[in-house]
Amino acid sequence: MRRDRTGAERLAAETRDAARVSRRGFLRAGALGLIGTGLAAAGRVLTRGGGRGGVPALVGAGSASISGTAAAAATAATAAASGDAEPASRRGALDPHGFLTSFDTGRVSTLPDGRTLREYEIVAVDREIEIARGVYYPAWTYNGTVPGPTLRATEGDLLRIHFRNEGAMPHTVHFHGFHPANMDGVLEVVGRGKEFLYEFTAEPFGLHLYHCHVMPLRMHIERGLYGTFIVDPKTPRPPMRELVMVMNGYDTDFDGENEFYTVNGVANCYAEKPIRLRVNEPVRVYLVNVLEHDLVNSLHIHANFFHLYRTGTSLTPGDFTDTVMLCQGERAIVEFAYRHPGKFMFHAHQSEFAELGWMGFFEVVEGEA
Ligand SMILES: [Cu+2]
Repeated sequence: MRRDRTGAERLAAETRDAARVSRRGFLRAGALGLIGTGLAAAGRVLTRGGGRGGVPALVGAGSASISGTAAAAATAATAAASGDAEPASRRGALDPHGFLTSFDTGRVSTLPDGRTLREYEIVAVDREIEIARGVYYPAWTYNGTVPGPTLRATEGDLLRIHFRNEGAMPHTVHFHGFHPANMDGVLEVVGRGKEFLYEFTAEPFGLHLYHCHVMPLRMHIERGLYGTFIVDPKTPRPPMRELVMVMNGYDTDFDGENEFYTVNGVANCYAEKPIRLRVNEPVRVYLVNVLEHDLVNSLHIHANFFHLYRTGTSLTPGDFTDTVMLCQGERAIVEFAYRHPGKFMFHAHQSEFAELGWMGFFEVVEGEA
């Protein structure tokens, strides 16, 4: 979404665009549904990609590419620019379905004073990832995925995060939560091939995040260096089916606005393959917004309402609603259950985001999910 236009200018432009497309065209686009949104987004990459005088010079960066000849050419160009061939392991598909329920609870041991110690390994790696069908993006990642792994601990645990930077650019890991100044991941920049050990106590309980904090911050976050950090209360929340949803976007032609919007890294992934739930199954979603370039993001679920725990720092819900809006860096726990079987849509309630990939379905079934 453009920031440099006023609301009135934007409305005028949209009105002009709408006037060029017939009502039948709109209806047809709607009927095409999922495939339509994917193609429309891909089309935007192609048309916008050639529209500027060149991509900003970034180390190891090419613009995002479409599969087939264009993809091969773009990858070759990237490899040529960085002076080496792209290793096969540095290009690949994400697994947004597996990501939903993947929690890294670390390597656990007990300290002499009885506290739990959790140790995690995080490696910054540059990798081309498939962010929509056939669309590859030169990401900067934690452990090879966007978002990075979901780190999980219990309030009061001592955490040691072993960070190694194998990327081309300097990076850090900045955690939200309480910690000493020298563990903040801002001033202690970790160069290529270097390591850093972050050590702090997991507190307060709640839903937090981590991300790179090297300048220009916008670039380091937009490229994919972020993840979810869950601190469970000492008395656990009631057991439920738990899902992690990280809302992000991709500026595939590096012009300062997003071409794709996703939850968990891949546009339309839960529209193409819905998330299966059971009727009356209690569900807890850890929802994090890391979207760059746009001021807000949101989640709306259809035919249902959820209990909302902003930042997850209270065990008492603050709202009962069907839509939550989050600024960049904000997060919320939402809890709900579906009364009726069937397919129910969930999406950003910014229509543009939904049309550009941030839309999915819950498929609610009787009996076993
Ligand atoms: Cu960085």
